[in-house]
Amino acid sequence: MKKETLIEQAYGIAKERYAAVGIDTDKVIETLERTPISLHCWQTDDVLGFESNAGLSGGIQTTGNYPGRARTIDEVRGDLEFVKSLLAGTQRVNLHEIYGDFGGKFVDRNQVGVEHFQSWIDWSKKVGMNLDFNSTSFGHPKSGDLSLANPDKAIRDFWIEHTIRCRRIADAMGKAQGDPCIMNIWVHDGLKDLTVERKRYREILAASLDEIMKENLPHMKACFEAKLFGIGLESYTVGSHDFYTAYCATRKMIYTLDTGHYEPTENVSDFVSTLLMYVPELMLHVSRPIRWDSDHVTIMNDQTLDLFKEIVRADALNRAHIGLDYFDASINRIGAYIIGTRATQKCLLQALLEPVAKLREYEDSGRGFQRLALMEEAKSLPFGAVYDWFNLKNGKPVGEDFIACIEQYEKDVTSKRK
Ligand code: RNT
Ligand code: ZN
Repeated sequence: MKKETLIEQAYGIAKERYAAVGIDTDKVIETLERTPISLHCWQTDDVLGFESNAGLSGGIQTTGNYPGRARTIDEVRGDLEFVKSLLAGTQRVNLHEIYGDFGGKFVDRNQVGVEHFQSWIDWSKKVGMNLDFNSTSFGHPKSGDLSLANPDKAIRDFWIEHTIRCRRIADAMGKAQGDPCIMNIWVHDGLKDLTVERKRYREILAASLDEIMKENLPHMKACFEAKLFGIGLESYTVGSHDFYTAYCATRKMIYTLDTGHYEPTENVSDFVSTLLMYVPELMLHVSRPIRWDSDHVTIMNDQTLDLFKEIVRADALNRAHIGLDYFDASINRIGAYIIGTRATQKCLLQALLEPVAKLREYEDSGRGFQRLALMEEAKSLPFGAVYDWFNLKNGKPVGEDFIACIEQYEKDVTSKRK
């Protein structure tokens, strides 16, 4: 039998199985199709960008030297267009400030403006992917250990100016695309060893952020990313989870949950329900930590599944922005995008296919055995048949078929980058 026919038939059967537990799979597929996933541009080139050759700093690291890294704006764009061509659903592109179109000139972080992102705005329109944005605190001579939390006013003001300018760029992007641009603010600020002035740096960071957020910019939304530690900054992180939880709760700002930023035995999904009570929206950086914040390629694992289940069970998908955040330089970088995006889609799909109404009913009536039994059974309902249909119906590769597409692109494009 033809593969297409098999997939269509399997979907028909899956649809009935899910209908029996009260789930309309066609509706779920519609939700999956319109929920955007923001592709982090930095997987194309190992987080280097186009500002200078300063390299990566700020406690994050890529490992590996697989050939084919994107070296120019055109290569980054070409790679992202190819990635999009293999994916069903809606994608956005998440840019860092260091990916500006600087025209071969050095543009310092406190001089960056909308003009350096005009060609990105034009491109994003052309390819149909809205933009998100990030200020960049790392990889600069003034990065040091402390940027926005630096007691040295000159350095702090430099980073405040940078971040204010980034907010204006994000606002211009949001205005051009008629949809808010989500700007993530993550600063690496922290110290390697035992720190005495912990409270003082946190006060400085809060004051800097307040200053940055003064301007009313209606087309962008800022979000704040907390973290546990960075390499070389192991003892103290200014923007810790408790810091940003309190900051976002008191300022009604968006909180960024990066799945790599927790203790290895913690599960990021545990934080979702509380945050949803006190902050307006969440930004998700979907990643995969291995023993540390290693930024391995996202896969379909319990952590990612739990994260999306928590959001869907809380009926908060419309309050969550989904983005990827990992950087693996040891394997085909384009393949890494497809694996991570597909894994994220599969986790979201399974969360949407969960018979939540029935589970709620069991829980409300104290039927614990029934709740656990249905949760377990739901895990092995044929979600794969739904995912295959989602791809086939959108004219995208089904199952492992994308491997050959990526091998072809490698042969034609990325392997020629020396
Ligand atoms: C670092 C944060 C941050 C970065 C990107 C490049 O720990 O996760 O989101 O990965 O800004
Ligand atoms: Zn992140």
